[in-house]
Amino acid sequence: MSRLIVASNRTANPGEERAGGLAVALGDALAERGGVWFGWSGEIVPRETRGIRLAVEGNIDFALADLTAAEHQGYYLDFANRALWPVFHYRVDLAVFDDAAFDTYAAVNRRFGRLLLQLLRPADVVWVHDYHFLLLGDALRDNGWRGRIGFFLHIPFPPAEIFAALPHHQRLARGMAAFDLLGFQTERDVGNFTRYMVEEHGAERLDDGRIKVFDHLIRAQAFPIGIDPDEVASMAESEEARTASNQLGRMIESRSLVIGVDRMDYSKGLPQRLQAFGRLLDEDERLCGRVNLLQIAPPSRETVEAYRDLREELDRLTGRVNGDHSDLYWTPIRYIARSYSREVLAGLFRLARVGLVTPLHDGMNLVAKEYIAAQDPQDPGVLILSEFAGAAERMQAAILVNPHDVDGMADAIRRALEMSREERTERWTSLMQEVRDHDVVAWRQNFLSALEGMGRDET
Ligand code: ADQ
Repeated sequence: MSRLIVASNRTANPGEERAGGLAVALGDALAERGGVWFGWSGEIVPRETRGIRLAVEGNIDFALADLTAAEHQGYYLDFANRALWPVFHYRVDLAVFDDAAFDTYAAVNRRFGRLLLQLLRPADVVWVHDYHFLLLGDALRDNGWRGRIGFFLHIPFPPAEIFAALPHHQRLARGMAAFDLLGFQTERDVGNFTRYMVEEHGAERLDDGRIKVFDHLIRAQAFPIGIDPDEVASMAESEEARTASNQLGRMIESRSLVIGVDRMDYSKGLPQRLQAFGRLLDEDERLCGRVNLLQIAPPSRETVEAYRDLREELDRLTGRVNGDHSDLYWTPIRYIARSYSREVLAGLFRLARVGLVTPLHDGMNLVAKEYIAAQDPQDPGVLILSEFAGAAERMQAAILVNPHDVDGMADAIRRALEMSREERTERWTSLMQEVRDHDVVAWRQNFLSALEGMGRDET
């Protein structure tokens, strides 16, 4: 079996606990077959960079490179976070375009490409992750790498018209065509990418599903990412989970718990979610004192203005709903801006009668899958899921909502709270089957076997 080389902006640094599904999935793949995990060390150095630092953990060789302060600003904060992230999440209005930032992004991709090349042996399989490294394949090819390169995009690929709003879209598209296999979360993303390549660059679709563009033959395919459902189910029954859920359970007494867990990000639809919960209480007096919303959302990327605005908006909305509806013994929204261990989250998911996962756009959304996997099969809760989360493409047994429709979401919460155990069980059984069918092992195995089954077929 050929050696696997994974490149991602952040790695699970050696010695650190791997938080989140992705780090665990990639770590497992590398541990299984041996290989290299290449990426940013997380360190920012004032000027000169030190090249690559190597560390070994079991079967995995970590190869880590620092960023200079200027690179961190231009590549990571300005271009990846302020241009690519909003545009890929359909928010051209929030994007900031800056040529200098793009130049730094391209330069970091080139520099990282050269560093990575030093580590490669001819039979290696290279798997690049996410929007930070759209030009990394191109950088490897420019330096003479002829082996296979796969790429997986964790966030959505927007419709052609939106992607084309990026002033550097042509350069990015050319870069993406340097990968042999491009993996996306959903069929919708594959369709968006293919249509963009056809309309903007005259790509030709071949009978075998490949695309001919910029003189390359590439394949674009959906590989929905998943979780390890058994691990989440056992975490939900762990001591830590039980302690958290018992303590919270005592506080909320017999009230129903509605839960949201997200990174604080404008793509997650948090204001609309709080408004929907407020609307529910405004309209239905009977529910006052009988239901609690727990929203856990630790801040991310706070240095970017849009995130500061979001934080203020959430504080204001929580204050409004709590001010209008609280009484001496009950506060409707508990909003917590910090993160918790995966065990505690699993315990809270299991306690919650309703899981609210309502992003405006999301590549997949693993919280939706974790919520399902954490449920008690005898008495499961109800998942309310945005139709614009990648997860919705296959999790059709959830209550699907339009996250912009505040009234519709308020109705969905009411319906979920009133749903019979029979209907809850029926929906959960179907959703759990889907979570099992597309778990994280299937994701990486399907991707890697598709990549390894491809020849290097440049025309
Ligand atoms: P994210 O946008 O980070 O991931 P998501 O898929 O929900 O979104 O994954 C977040 C992970 O972090 C989950 O495992 C979750 O449990 C955990 N998490 C979230 N909030 C937390 C909190 N408050 N405390 C502790 N842990 C928390 C990107 C894309 C997604 C895609 C994933 C994987 O944006 O669409 O599903 O990558 O490809």
